[in-house]
Amino acid sequence: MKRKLLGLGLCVAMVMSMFAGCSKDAAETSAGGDKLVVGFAQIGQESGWRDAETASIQFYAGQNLDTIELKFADAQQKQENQIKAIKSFIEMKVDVIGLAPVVETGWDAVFTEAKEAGIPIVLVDRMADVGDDLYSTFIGSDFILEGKNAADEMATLLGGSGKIVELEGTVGASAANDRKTGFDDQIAAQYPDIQILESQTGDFTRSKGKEVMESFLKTYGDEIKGVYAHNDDMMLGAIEAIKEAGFKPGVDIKAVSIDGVKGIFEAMAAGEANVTIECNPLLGPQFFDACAKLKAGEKVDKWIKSDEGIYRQDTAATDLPTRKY
Ligand code: GYE
Repeated sequence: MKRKLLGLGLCVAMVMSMFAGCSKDAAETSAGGDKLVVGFAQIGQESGWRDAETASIQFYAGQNLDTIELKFADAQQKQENQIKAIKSFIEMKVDVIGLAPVVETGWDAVFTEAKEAGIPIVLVDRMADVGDDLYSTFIGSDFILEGKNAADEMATLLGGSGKIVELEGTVGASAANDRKTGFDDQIAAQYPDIQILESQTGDFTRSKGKEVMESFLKTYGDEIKGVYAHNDDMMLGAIEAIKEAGFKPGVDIKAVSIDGVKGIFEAMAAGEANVTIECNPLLGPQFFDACAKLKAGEKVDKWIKSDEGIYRQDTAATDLPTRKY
């Protein structure tokens, strides 16, 4: 049932996009100006982080209706839906296409179509494994560095030794691939007494994070001294599993994750999580700024990097009211 509704949601989103597309010329003439028409192919709604990013993009467009026309498609975590959305944006002759690629590979053909149509592609928050000539810029974080920072934090919490488990993001996503590489490489290089017992995907969702943590706890029980999750939502699920198994999250099992959503600050303030490595989802302003420059034929940096911090349990209660997502 839920599936069907979600499917319907996508169709509605796509149909709305088409209508918006048909009205492009009318919008231009009636506004008497040259609106920036942008198509954005979002991944889905898998995490609080994703919702915050979507809100940032939609809010910015909503605040600038006189200059921006946004066509938004939600792909429900499926690459094929993102490809369909991009193709429809090309047909609508949008000025710029924004994409948060659910996985890294498999984009060459459709990006080439956009290039041939003269439409620049802006990659938002996740990378795609394509040649430099197929996209204009990547706006997002250094995931390798996030993973490396997470490893250092885990090592400090464990005093340099202990057994841990890892909850990976969506299989094939750049955010998952690189957060794993950054973390695992740093552990292997710097902390020989920390052992990763097992690493499995929790698909960036709270429910999967919980499910996978339950199975880790069944297999390894009190051997587990720490959990590293590629995002906070999976950690929030893991915390539930840890409590249900009779352990104290943040104490018996140290918890380090990535994103910086409000929920993890609440968990840290309650002593149930230890560290979050921030990853900024509020990319709307930077995204539209890059789109406007590209439309005007101006150059933009190939990588527009986000400015981010590391947040720990001791300041979580005071940090919480300042958090924007
Ligand atoms: O960390 C995670 C989300 O691509 C950086 O995707 C993003 C990641 C984010 O679902 O929560």
